[in-house]
Amino acid sequence: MTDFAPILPGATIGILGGGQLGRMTAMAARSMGYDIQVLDPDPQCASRAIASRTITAPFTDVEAAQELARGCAVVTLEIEQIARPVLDAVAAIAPLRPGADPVYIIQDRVRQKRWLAEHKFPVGPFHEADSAEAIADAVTRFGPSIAKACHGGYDGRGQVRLASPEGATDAWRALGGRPCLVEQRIDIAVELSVLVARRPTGEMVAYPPSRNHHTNGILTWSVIPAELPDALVAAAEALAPAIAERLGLVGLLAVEMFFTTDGQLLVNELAPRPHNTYHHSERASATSQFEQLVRAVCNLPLGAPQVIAPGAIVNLLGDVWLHDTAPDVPFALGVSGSRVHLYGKGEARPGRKMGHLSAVGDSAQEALGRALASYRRLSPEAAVAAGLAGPPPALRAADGALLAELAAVSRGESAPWQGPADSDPDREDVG
Ligand code: AIR
Repeated sequence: MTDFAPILPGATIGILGGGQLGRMTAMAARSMGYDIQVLDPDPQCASRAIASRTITAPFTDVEAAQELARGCAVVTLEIEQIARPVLDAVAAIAPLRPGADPVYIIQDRVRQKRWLAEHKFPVGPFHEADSAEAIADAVTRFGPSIAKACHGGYDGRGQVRLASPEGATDAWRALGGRPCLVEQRIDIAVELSVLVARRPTGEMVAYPPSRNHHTNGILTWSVIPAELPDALVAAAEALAPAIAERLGLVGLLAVEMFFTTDGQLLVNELAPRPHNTYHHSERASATSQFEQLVRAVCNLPLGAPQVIAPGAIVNLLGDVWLHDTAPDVPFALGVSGSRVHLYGKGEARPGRKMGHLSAVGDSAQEALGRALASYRRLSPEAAVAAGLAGPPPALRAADGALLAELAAVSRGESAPWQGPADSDPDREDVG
C-alpha cells in the first residue's frame, strides 16, 4: 500500500548513484534540511562532497543497497542502470521512488520502446536485433539507422550509426555482440524534452518544454522557453504526463522528443530521474528539477514549474580540459547573466560531462547567446571543435521545412499528438 505520509526535513534521503545528478539533487535536499546518503561504484563520485555517507559498491550489490535503504526514509536514483534484484531489495526496506517497475521498463532500450509502442505512445520505426544479420535486415528495411545497446549506454556511448547494411558486422562487434535496438534515422526538425514530476498521490506537474541540441548523441545546449508554437508545446506537455501516469512512476520523468520535418511528435527516450536538459531549471524555473525531485519523493506539495527567467545551458565535456589552453573561468564569467557549474569530477575524459555553463536573459535567444558566448570565452578551442564558434542558432528562424511544419501546427492544420488512446484495452491495469 502506498504510504502518503510526507517525509519531513531532518529525514535522510538515499540516492542510488552519486554522479552529477545525485550531487545537484543532494545540494537541493540539503538546502531543504534533509540528510543524504549515496551509493556509487566510484569512491570519488561527484556526490561524495555533499552526502553524509557514501557507500562504495557496484549497482549489482544487493547487500550494499540494503545497507543504504536501512538508513533512509526514502530511496531514489540518479542513474537507471541499477540491477533489478537491487531495486527489489531496496523497495522491500524503504519506499523506492520512482519504483522498481518503471525503472525496469526504462533501463532496457528495447523493453522501453516496446512498452511505449504497446501503450500507443508515438515512436519512430524500430527493430530488435540479436545478431549482425538482424541488424543488416533492419537497415535494409529502414535505410540509414542507428543501433543502440540495450543496456549501459548513456551520453552517446553504446551507439553506432549505419548508412547501409554493410556496416552491420562492425556495428554488432562495436556493441559487444549484445542484443540491441535498431532505430530508423529520423529527419528531426526540433529536439525537445518535457520534465514531469509525480507524487505518490498521483498529482503531477509538467514543465514547459526545453529545446535541445545534441552532437554525437551528447547534449550540447538546452534552452527554455522552447520558442515553439502553442499547439506543439501543448501536445508535448500532455504527452509526458500521460507516460508518467501510465508508468505509475513517482519522482521525475524526463521525456525526450523529436518533432519531425513531416510534423510528427515522437518520443525518443525516457529517463526516470533528473535530466541534463533541465539543468537550466535551477535558474530559469520557479522550482528547480532537483528540488522538485525531493518534493516528489518526500510527498510534499510540488513546486510551480513555470519559467521565471529565460535560461540556457551549454555542457562542459572533458574535452574542454584536454585542449592546449586551460579553460578561462574568470573570462567566461564576465558574460552578463552567466554562471559556471562544475561537478568536482577528478578525471576529464573526452565526452565525459564535467560541468555546464548557464545564463539567463530577457529572451530564450538572449540566454542561449550568452551561454554560448561564455563557452567561447571559456575555451575558444573547444568551441571550434564543438562547432559552437559561429553565431548562435536563431531559435525562431530555422530552415524552410521546419518553418513550414511549425506554421501548419500554428494554423491548426497539423496536430502533433492527439492525446492518449482511450481505446487502449489495458489502460486500467497500469498505474
Ligand atoms: N547520468 C546518469 N544517466 C545519464 C547520465 N548522464 C549521470 C549520473 C551518473 C553520472 O552521469 O549523474 O552518476 C555518471 O557520470 P560519469 O562521468 O562518471 O560516467
